[in-house]
Amino acid sequence: MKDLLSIVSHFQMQGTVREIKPLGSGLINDTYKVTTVEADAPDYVLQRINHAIFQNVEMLQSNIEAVTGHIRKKLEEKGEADVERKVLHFIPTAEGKTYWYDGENYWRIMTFIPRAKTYETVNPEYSYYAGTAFGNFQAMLADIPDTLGETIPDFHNMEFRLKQLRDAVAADAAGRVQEVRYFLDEIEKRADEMCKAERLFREGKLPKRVCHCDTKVNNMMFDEDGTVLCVIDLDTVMPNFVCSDVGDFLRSAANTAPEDEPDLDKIAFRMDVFRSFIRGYLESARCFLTDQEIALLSFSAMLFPYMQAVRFLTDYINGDTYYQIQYPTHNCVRAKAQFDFYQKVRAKRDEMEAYIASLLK
Ligand code: GN1
Ligand code: MG
Repeated sequence: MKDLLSIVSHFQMQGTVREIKPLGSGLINDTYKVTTVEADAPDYVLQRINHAIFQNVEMLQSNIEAVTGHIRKKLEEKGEADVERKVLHFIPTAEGKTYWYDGENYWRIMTFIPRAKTYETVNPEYSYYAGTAFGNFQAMLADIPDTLGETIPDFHNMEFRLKQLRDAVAADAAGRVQEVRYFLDEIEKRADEMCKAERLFREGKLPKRVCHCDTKVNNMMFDEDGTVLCVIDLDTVMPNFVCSDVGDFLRSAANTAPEDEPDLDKIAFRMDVFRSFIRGYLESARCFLTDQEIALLSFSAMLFPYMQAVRFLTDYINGDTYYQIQYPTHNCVRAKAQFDFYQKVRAKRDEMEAYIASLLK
């Protein structure tokens, strides 16, 4: 706490710190809530940026500043109420930067959004709001004047993720390949099919737009009435295929179980959540989506659990160097849970297609 206190002292915050406690369930950055003593001073969120993963912190923060600044401007132009709760607000240091380097780690602070809730799963009603919110988020960013950098190059590139898996298998750094051989074969059988978006992009048939790229359900802040205030965790906002945001949301929100569920019988794909999310998303995003992008929506619901299985398995084979884990086989359990979910989503392909077609009529 003493160290954290000295870190927050570099930012131009209001009020006196009462306590600093861990917050949230992210797998990458370390997050804390900073509570202040005074009733009229806001509380804050302090984060240690995972510098091993986000190697260019300058670019990272400049992306985030561009995005939050642009959204703030849009909300103000629309005369929206309660703007402070609808877009993240980063606190500058005395030098006017939105991060602080203590010689070892990078830190940043944003205002804590009061009375907002996060969830690990959602009901169809909230899922509809989430769909609308992501469509709006993408629509608001459609005319951002800044060119955003790729904070993690090839982040949602399926061909690249498969290459990383194959490289990990070839190196077998942790001696775990033998144990997951059968699983690797299952993954390879689907590999070509799952690289469809990259092929379409190369053929000039699929655009990239500014996307969020980490739309798991716990990255949304809901108001007390269930509507969405804003999306958080903006580290990965970058140009990508729009179907990314749809797929990654459904991966977490439409699964009856957590992403690391060891008991596969508990994993099921919630078509009701899928339907309401897609309905909300198309309401706000249809105006800018191309036919090709719409045609990829159901594919993206399959792609993201598959990609996540590949990423978790790669990390397991590498000896757990990327994701924080709670027990030694955690990444392997996660990978199997995601692959199982992928198969269950895949089984609903026709049903998903039929529903989307019914919305487009
Ligand atoms: C990571 O930071 P967090 O926990 O919201 C990861 C996502 C994965 C997710 C899996 C930068 O997100 O891409 O989908 O874990 N973020 C990064 O839970 O790799
Ligand atoms: Mg998060």
